[in-house]
Amino acid sequence: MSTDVAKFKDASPMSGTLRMDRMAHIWCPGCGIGSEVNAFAEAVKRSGIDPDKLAVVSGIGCTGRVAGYVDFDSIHTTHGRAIPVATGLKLANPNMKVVVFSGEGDLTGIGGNHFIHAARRNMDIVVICNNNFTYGMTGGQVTPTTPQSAISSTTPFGNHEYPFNLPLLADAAGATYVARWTSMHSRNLIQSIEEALSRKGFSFIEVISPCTTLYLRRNRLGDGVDALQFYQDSAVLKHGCDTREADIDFQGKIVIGKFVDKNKPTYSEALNNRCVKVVGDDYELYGKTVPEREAEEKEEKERIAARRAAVLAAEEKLAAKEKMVVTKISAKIPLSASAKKATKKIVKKAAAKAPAKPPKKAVAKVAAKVAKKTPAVTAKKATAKTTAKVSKKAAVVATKKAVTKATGKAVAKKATTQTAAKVVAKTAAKKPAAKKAAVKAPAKKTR
Ligand SMILES: Cc1ncc(C[n+]2csc(CCOP(=O)(O)OP(=O)(O)O)c2C)c(N)n1
Ligand code: SF4
Ligand SMILES: [Mg+2]
Repeated sequence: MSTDVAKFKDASPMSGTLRMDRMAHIWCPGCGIGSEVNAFAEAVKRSGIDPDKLAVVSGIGCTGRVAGYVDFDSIHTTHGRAIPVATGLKLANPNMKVVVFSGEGDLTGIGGNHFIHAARRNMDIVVICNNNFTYGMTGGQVTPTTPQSAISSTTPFGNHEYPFNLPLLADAAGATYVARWTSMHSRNLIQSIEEALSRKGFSFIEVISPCTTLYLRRNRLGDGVDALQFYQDSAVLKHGCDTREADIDFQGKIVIGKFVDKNKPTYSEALNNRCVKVVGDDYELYGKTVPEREAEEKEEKERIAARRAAVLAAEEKLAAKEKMVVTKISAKIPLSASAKKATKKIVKKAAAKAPAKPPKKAVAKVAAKVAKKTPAVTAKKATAKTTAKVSKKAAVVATKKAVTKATGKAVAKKATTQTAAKVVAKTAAKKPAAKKAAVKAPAKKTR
């Protein structure tokens, strides 16, 4: 590795959570797995979990490669066996957070039996399932979630099988936390993983994600960007949705959100409770009594909360610094030629649209009020003044709207200030009563 590349990798915000020495990764352009891993790494950082007490387990497949890229203890195990391996790890190391990160084929095809039983037992693990509707790594075969009519290498005339609705499967089997997102919903995904990491019990997060090379291409659905656009258009946020209503049809609506979040003793807690009932308070699991284990858990929770607070404080500080730099830079950036051209066009349009006459009703109302109270000459003057004011306001509002709509924020900011005055001047020229007002350009900048 050249020194530059090494420096770049060290400076990456992902170093510390991802094994930068293993970059570049194997995933295809536009594949959703990368964004999910990014969300996972971010969630781990924010959760306050000690990275030394975190283990990631994957099965085989493109998603299965995640275990090889994270900078935590990890196991890239055999196809369909991620959940039993994770279960063993959790039972042997009860203080460890164990996360399974695998594909839908791995988890619910060959590994389906392990999946439902871990959910039934409320095993204390987090399962993140990358659902790309296909066996990506092996050439795009049909999986248990491929929607009906979708084409795969094994269903060239369109899938005729009935697909699993994974949130319903997990919920019915006993999972205590069930959520679904798409790889486009990064913020929700980060938050959801963070939440799952901070709770106990079987937490299942499904992430709908594009397999650009096989599923998208075979079904003529465009590239990764088209997939993100599709997710944006077709995702329907429904927290608490009945999981029976979370089916996915080919290119149909995708219900997303947190569907299930309930408390129930985990597998180990249920075992403890049973044994304490039979043996009494002296019962020791992992060589500790129940109060000892509870005290230990409390201490760990406090450590996590402190770490979390420190991470959030550092992030806030960084965000404030970034905001300051951006403000300074944007104040210095002159409008580009294209922005200037765009602004001119907008101004022209806005000027044409801006009412030459102030809204009659508003003026009449004010005039009537003034006339009631003041002698005729004063009323005339006041009416002219009001007319100018209303004219100016309407023109400025119209300009602001048009400019903000057609240009980016930065351009809009500058353009609005500069052009509002011009438009006002133009409007005023059409209405002599407003001339006076037009001399003064609006001093306020708008966003
Ligand atoms: C026991 C066994 N059967 C089959 C395979 C072949 N195999 C490897 S990866 C894979 C597909 C994985 O699909 P999925 O879990 O959906 O992950 P993706 O590649 O789509 O991310 C299959 C069938 C295997 N490695 N081992
Ligand atoms: S084959 Fe599909 S799932 Fe695998 S890396 Fe490429 S796009 Fe992603
Ligand atoms: Mg898959």
